[in-house]
This record gives sequence, structure tokens and C-alpha cells, in this order.
Amino acid sequence: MSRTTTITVQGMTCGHCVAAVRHEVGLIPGVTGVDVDLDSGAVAIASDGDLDPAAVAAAVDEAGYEVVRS
Ligand SMILES: [Cu+2]
Repeated sequence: MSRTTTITVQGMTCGHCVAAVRHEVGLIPGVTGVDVDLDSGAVAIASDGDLDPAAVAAAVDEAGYEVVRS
């Protein structure tokens, strides 16, 4: 079942940051789409089934940023 999880990521400043977050989060199993709003830091993650919040936090950390609200 498809669902969307929205988190807030702190520290993104440009299109490169957006691409890095999109890439890392997109590698999480089950993720089918990642939509990033640079201005607000909102990251909408479309997935098949439930997302593991720890996996999302790890992916954002891998990209070099931090989840401030999930
Ligand atoms: Cu950047």
C-alpha cells in the first residue's frame, strides 16, 4: 500500500543539498519517490508500506543533514 511520509530536514541550502537528500532517501527499500522543498526543508517520501524512521534518519544523516521533525 502506497503512503507518503513528510519529515523536516535542517541544513539544506541549495539544489545540491536537495539532490543529495533525494538520492540517499531514495535508496531506502520501498521508497518510490522523494519530493524536497528547499525553502521549508519539507521532504515528502512516497513508499510502499511503512517507512522505518531510523532508516530515514540514517539516510538523511548520510547525505549530511539532520531530521528535525518526523
Ligand atoms: Cu547545497
